[in-house]
Amino acid sequence: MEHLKIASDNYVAFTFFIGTMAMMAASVFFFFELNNTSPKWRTSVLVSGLITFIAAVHYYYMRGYNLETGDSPTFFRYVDWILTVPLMCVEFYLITKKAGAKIGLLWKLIAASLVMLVTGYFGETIDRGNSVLWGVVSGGAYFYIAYLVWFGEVAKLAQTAGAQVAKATRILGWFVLVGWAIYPLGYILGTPGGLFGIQLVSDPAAASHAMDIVYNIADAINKIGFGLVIYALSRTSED
Ligand SMILES: *C/C=C(C)/C=C/C=C(C)/C=C/C1=C(C)CCCC1(C)C
Repeated sequence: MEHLKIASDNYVAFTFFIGTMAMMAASVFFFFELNNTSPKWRTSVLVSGLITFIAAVHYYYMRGYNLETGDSPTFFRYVDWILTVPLMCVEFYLITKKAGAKIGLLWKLIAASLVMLVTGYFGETIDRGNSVLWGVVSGGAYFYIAYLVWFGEVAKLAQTAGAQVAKATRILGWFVLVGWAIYPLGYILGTPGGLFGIQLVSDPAAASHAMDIVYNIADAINKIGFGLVIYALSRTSED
């Protein structure tokens, strides 16, 4: 049996390891805090915990996969996203529901996130030759979500849902606009010719390492940060 250990200069394996710990710790925090969360916000905080818990299980697997093979765990990365990004859409729906959000809004957000992720997966795996095209389609769906949160239905409902919900929605909007924009950067770094034919990292192994590090950092910021915004909302809301 070979003993696999993380070399001190293996930053990819290290960020998978730290990512696993961070997601586990965040999940424990959200779940344990449920007991002293008001019933009105309990489902939202529960969903925050589900997001980091699903990620923790995937990170545990991806960490082992990457350590044993040295490869990028692309398939399970996308399985993770396909489960957790729609749950982030559920968060937007839950916090605007009292202001009258309809189930149709939730489906719009989920549909856009599925288009964004499925097209991204095609570009990264089965049709890399057209990675730019898939990236552009995926980016379109991404901008639609950002539009809904900043100017569309989510923004409008949040304005009538009280000052605290409006504020939280604005912060979550920044996560979508800035935090989520880190992902296309990882895609461009890791996919051959990803930036309209321009190769940022020419060595394929180095390119996929850069991509994994960028994705791992983005996941920690977005999944845990998103959950903490919801948690803060559950503590400050006056109504
Ligand atoms: C917890 C996981 C999250 C929040 C994942 C978000 C992923 C994205 C916003 C991915 C977006 C992409 C594009 C906008 C274009 C290139 C392909 C993707 C899928 C990396």
